[in-house]
Amino acid sequence: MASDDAAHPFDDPAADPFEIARIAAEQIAERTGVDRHDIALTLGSGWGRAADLIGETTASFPAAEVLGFSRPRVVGHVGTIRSVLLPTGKRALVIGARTHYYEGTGVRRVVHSVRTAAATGAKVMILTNGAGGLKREWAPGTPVLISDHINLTGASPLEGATFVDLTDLYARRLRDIAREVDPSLDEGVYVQFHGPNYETPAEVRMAGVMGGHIVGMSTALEAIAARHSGMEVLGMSLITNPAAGISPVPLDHEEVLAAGAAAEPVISGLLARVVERL
Ligand code: 8IG
Repeated sequence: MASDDAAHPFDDPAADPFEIARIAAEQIAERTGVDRHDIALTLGSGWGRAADLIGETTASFPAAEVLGFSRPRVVGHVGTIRSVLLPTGKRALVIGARTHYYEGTGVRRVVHSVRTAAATGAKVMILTNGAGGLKREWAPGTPVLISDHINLTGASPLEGATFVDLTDLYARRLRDIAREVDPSLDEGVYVQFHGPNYETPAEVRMAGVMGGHIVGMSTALEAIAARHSGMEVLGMSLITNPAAGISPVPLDHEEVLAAGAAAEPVISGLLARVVERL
């Protein structure tokens, strides 16, 4: 059993992260009674209710009970792993626990859930998050597809001479499926900042000049690890706020929270209908 207090498997730099993920996947198979999962989802802020809509939860347990996972540090982030039986008969692994790079515990821990998902057999990784938007037409509560990313963390989950191609990282095939469900879905380039502070307006302008449309603190590192592990990636952001400096009026936090809450059933339904088609 992993815990925050005991020695963590990633504290040993000589430990093999893929071996830790393999053991974690075995533990998940035991806990869920499901040998192989087909699809994995990481549910970020705003996306939590999707797990209830995509199918029947057949097992649910704290992620911290699986090797290498940590308790969530952020209030409002759920730390549960669920196995969900989809109407199609496929099995989805729903990971409600995300370790952020800004927590400072290293990139191996950030991507452990993705590597574990791959080790359970998942071929599709759905990464969701809450994020800031650069396009003025994106009202708080707008879901958008991630078409590509710019990784500004300075880190990579890959170690050594691991030269992985990231063309079509956020698979066009999966974005097309999402747009079959909702043709109005817009897409944009996600810029992962280190965080935990939000950007300055100048940094948001920089992100725009670079070709970015969405700013956040997750997802890019996870997507790289997912591709390296051979999974197809679908990325979706819930735009909960205009990025700093985009809106002339300062954000009302209550309004942002309300927009996010109002969007939750909509985006959860959207995700459920996308997952059905995979
Ligand atoms: I919710 O404006 C959410 N997460 N980096 N910037 C960054 N992360 C975010 C933002 C934002 N909003």
